[in-house]
Amino acid sequence: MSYSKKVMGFASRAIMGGALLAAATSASALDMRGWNIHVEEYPVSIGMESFVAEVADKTGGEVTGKVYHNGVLGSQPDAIEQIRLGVIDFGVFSLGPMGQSVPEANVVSLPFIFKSIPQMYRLMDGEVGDAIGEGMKAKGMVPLGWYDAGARSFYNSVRPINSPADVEGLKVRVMSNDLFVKMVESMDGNATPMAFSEVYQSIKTGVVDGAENNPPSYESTNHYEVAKYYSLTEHLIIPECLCMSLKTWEKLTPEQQEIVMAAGRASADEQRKLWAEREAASMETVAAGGTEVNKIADKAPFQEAMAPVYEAFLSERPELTDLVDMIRNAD
Ligand code: BDP
Repeated sequence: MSYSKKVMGFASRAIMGGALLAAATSASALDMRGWNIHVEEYPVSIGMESFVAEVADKTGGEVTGKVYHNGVLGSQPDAIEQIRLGVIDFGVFSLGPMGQSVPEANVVSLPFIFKSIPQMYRLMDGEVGDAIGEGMKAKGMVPLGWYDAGARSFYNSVRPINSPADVEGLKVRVMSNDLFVKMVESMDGNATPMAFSEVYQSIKTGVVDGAENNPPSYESTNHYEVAKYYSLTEHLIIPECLCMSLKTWEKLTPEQQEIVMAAGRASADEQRKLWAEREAASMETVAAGGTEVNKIADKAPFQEAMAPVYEAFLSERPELTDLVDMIRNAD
């Protein structure tokens, strides 16, 4: 055997040995990176921290993780792509922006589709959540639990909104999803999709007049300081998903997958309780900060005005009619 062959033989054995070692290490120890858009004391953030702690505990330290709060790992649409690629291991995502990659997720971004939060829980923990979860899996994400994000309402710096006509001409920031652009346009408002982190400055400088969100986000981002009219339209009930990259999931043993799944569900139970408390606290904070809150006695005019969003969606995605009807026709 020539000298060079001998050297190559040795080198390839060494590389193979290294690869085996690496494979053995990654099967037994995994350190995950978690994406989170919210501040540390937010219900979503606390839920994610509990999830990571329980997984580390139950796997005896074999699967650990760190949650990166405040969106430091990037904007939500980018993070969804990174989860799919396995660059980020887990995160909590609103099904709003998720709808751009997972068509099934869009059904919960239709205005007024859920009748109440308890109904949303029931349907998400059943067939509707399963159908959306299947859609997510097909796109490389494994749902571990559905978190609560309450109901979203409009706020702005110009005037209270009591009827759809009050939205006319307002520049409203929306999450990145064509459905939300249509939703605002259905009331003759001007919709601007924009990253969550840019909204405060944009309202302050008048780039937009306002946005729409649930009370905890309106409060935790300080948007209430720059947009003091908060009108309780409650037009969108969009749940959120604690989910894991399918690539990361596949690195886990079946026992670890079971632990991760159970920890995800348990964290969702905790998050839902914290959510209700935070919502009440946020409403108090914004009221004390000078927000003018107005309730909408009759939401029917908003529902009627936003009906074209359904028509546009279902004509583009007729195959999702059954899923939409499953929610619309539920008690
Ligand atoms: C919050 C959601 C967050 C979204 C944000 C937004 O929890 O995931 O990024 O709204 O409006 O309620 O962008």
